[in-house]
Amino acid sequence: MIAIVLPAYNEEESISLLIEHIRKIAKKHLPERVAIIVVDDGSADNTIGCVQGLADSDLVLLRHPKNKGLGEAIKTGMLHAIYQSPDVDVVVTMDSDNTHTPGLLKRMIMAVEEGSDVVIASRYQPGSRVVGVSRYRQLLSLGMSWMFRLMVPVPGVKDYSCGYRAYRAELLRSAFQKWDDQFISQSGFSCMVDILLKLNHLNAIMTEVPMILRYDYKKGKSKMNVRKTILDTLVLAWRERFPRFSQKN
Ligand SMILES: Nc1nc2c(ncn2[C@@H]2O[C@H](COP(=O)(O)OP(=O)(O)O)[C@@H](O)[C@H]2O)c(=O)[nH]1
Ligand SMILES: [Mg+2]
Repeated sequence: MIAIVLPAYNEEESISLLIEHIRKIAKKHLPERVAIIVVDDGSADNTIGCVQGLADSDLVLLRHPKNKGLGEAIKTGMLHAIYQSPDVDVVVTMDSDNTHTPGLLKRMIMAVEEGSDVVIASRYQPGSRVVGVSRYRQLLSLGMSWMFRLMVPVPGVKDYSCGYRAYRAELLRSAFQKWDDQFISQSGFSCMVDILLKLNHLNAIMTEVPMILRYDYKKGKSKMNVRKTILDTLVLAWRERFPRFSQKN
């Protein structure tokens, strides 16, 4: 069984389209049972109403009464996926802003079946394309990618921050057993890097598939706080590279 976790914060303009698209792809290409787990993170708009309007047995809506951040939403969704249903084999996370195409799901799930523990939909593989992202954001992402590749390389990974990933569920179960709720210790967008670095310590096999990022489909602005994300991410990289200088006591 495949669980697809959608962290959502004020996504009323995109979430319905995305859920319908996932269902279409699931029906056509994924004969395994697919569960869509939306984690509403205290949205102030009608995200909840949109999800409730599509209610069916494949759809679960989890709610944080207050906004807690992307990391907390992903944690809530992953925990639900791996512990509520013991027959979940693969957990996918993706943005709810309709920029990550569900068309890639089949390939990512196949890659897990072929032996990868983590599969990243990447902006930096031959065949990747990025449409509609400002030069500034592209440069920032590329800079971040190179900083990690040079400072704390994770074998197989070029895209450290993309939120579209497939994880072997067993690996996530081991990670939560080892670190408990500190497996995802970052509440904001830097959680994506946090997760990768932790899973690298479990010797996870990570691979990438090329993604076509349709940022031009995004309605509204990015919710990423760029400065905070860069700072949090740099701290994570520093701690990973120089653990002896980063101990808390
Ligand atoms: N749960 C939760 N999700 C968030 C929050 N901020 C953004 N998101 C979600 O995280 C994903 C990434 O945000 P997005 O605006 O697409 O960032 P971008 O793709 O980097 O521009 C989307 O699915 C958002 O709905 C938040 O505070 N809490
Ligand atoms: Mg996005």
